[in-house]
Amino acid sequence: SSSSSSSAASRLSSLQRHLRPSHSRSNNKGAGFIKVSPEVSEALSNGNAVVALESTIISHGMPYPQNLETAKEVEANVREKGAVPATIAILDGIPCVGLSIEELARLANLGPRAQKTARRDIAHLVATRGNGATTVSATMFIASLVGISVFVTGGIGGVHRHGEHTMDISSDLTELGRTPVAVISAGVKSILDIPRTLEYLETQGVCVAAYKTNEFPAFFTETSGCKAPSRVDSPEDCARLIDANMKLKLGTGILIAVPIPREHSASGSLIESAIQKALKEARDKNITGNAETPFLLARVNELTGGASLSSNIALVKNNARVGAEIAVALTQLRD
Ligand code: PSU
Ligand code: MN
Repeated sequence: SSSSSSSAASRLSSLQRHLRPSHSRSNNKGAGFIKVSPEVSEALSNGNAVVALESTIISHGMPYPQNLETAKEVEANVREKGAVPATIAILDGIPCVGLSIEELARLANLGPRAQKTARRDIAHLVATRGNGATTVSATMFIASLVGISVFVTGGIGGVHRHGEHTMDISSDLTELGRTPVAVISAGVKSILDIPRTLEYLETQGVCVAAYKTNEFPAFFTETSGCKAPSRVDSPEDCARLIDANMKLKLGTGILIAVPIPREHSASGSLIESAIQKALKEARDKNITGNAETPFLLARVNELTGGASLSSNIALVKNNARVGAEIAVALTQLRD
């Protein structure tokens, strides 16, 4: 296997050797601090394609049972394209990379009772042995620890509307500025301030590339009115970009924005009026901080009568296929 895959493997085994929390030493001898599923561990050791998946989308992003159904289908989409899915979550205080069907079901059933876990929350979840569903920032961090360089999600967090006053800027953006993982998403939802999100990503030094388009997509719709800073046209283009970022040791992440497939794009005006209503409700109810995004996602879904949910599911599955193709192209580049 190539040098990059063996470095992922050695990173993994040194982590498992050195990072054992004190509670696992006393009552759970031998358990690594991070639990990597056998399948993911083997793929990483052999330099095979692995795609990380987040879990807040399961717990807080979609209602039960569509969340479980979607989580399983997304994993199947990754496999169809020849990569191994690695859904990441914190279960009983253990960061887990690659979940069993039972673990996926547990998380989906917990729903919002699992703690939404961004980077700032990871240490507390581990210390208190809690159950956490990882957001983009926490998932990137854990993926990078074990040497996974491609991560698929639906949409990332960003600068909230009025963020210039509230300073509510998702830690997803700062994580992209400090962790070398490529995130495949459908862009940024218009519940957020898209132009300021792109400004902030520029400040953080994040390479943002739109897939087969010049426009930065807006999750439910193919266009946002914002031009993407760069463009990629194939999985191989993306693999070369990830490889260059790695060789340069830039240390920053990459955001690859894949527009929702046209046949699934929701009516922009339908979604926009639901978003306006949901934003007003959030302000009236004084919903702020990390509760704001889950509230808006759920309200937009209710207000559009499920239209936004089916678009959401379709685009995540599309991202999973593209992300897996990118992960496979990356292993071919390194062979
Ligand atoms: N946007 C979506 N669906 C999601 C999220 C965002 O369309 O599920 C989740 C992701 O886990 C993302 C998080 O990382 O919300 C961002 O939360 P916040 O805005 O609180 O940083
Ligand atoms: Mn926030």
